[in-house]
Amino acid sequence: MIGIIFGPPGSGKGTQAARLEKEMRIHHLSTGDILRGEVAKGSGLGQEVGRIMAAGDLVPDDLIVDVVRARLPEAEEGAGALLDGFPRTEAQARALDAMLHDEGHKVDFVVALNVPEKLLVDRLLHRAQVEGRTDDTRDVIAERMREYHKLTEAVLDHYRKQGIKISHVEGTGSPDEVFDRVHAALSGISSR
Ligand code: B4P
Repeated sequence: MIGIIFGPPGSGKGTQAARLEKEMRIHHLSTGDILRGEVAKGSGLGQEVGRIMAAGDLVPDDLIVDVVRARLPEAEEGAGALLDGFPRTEAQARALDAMLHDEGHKVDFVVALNVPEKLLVDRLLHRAQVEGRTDDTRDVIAERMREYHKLTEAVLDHYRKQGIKISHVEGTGSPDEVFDRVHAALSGISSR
């Protein structure tokens, strides 16, 4: 099973994916977490992407595709993988299709979280106070939202054109309330 949790910055992708990982025993693969880990280690990749992430821009497709290609086989073992933060561009979506096709797999479901932009900004500014992430400042959040609208939203069309069911889930309310909706949406998919 290969799933994608999709949504704008601050929509709760990482929050919900961590819960789904426990519930479905599916492996949570977060490209944001991987990249932050590389930055923290000061690896070559981390040095290359640190400034890009801090500015709120997307890292180049070829770099992130290589990261996912290296981790996907391990993540797919067991019940499967839940991708969080990837794909974020059409080129990444096409690269993922090719990777999965080579293994006889495909994307099974997409859950898209919908949250009004004002609430997204409030959540990220709150996270800045709690976690101090360098990309959670007002200016950088605005840039991340621009990148999302310019490059990432189109990923949904990519899957829609392939006939893959996209479950739109209201991402407002508490994490528990959102999780109940995500869970209900996925039960619908597995019983189809
Ligand atoms: P990500 O780590 O994916 O950052 P994000 O979009 O903010 O999502 P995240 O999962 O962290 O936040 P969530 O919505 O769960 O990416 C960071 C950067 O890495 C990108 O800007 C880019 O530079 C780079 N990158 C990553 N993947 C890439 C790719 N494929 N291609 C190119 N570049 C890539 O949660 C946000 C906050 O809201 C949290 O504090 C959470 O506690 C809170 N929250 C969640 N649900 C809530 C709820 N229901 N109510 C209240 N608060 C809630």
